[in-house]
Amino acid sequence: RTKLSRQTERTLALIKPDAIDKKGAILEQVCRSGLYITQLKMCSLSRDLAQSFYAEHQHKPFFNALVDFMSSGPIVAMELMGTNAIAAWRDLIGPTDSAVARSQAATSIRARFGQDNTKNACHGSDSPASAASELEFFFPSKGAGPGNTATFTDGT
Ligand code: RTP
Ligand code: MG
Repeated sequence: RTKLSRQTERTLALIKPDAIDKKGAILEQVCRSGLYITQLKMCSLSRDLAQSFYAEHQHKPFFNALVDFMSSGPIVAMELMGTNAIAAWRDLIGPTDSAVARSQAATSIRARFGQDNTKNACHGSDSPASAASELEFFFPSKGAGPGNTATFTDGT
């Protein structure tokens, strides 16, 4: 990559309910990738919260199944930080459909831990704008306690 396309970014990553028992292996793969885990929490989404998180898909035929799935059990939410973190994390998780991931990206997280097109182990923000709003959704910047002050030598 040219210097111009290198960008330190933050992205929102989720370990979805189907993969919660695989979180150790997934976190190991995150750490090996060189991305930094700068915030992390385990939580659960109500149906209402799952609906608002995935509101962009509200008119898709799979929306109800997606909301049921995402509110079916605990998840792990992470802020990941690193060079081109948004694309790097999506590369690491692989194609949406776990079966496609197994045929096209055998070492990806969805290939290793996903089940199908819906139960696919992980989520990753798809743009700087969605990363910003999804990080605010899981890690609101206003609130009690220490804020996220993780910084790197380049000031990001
Ligand atoms: P994500 O948002 O979770 O990172 O996944 P993605 O960008 O790869 O895929 P997207 O199109 O945004 O879809 C969001 C999630 O909806 C479920 N899904 N089910 N045809 C189906 O049954 C179907 N298509 C999508 C998946 O859980 C997908 O990750
Ligand atoms: Mg998406």
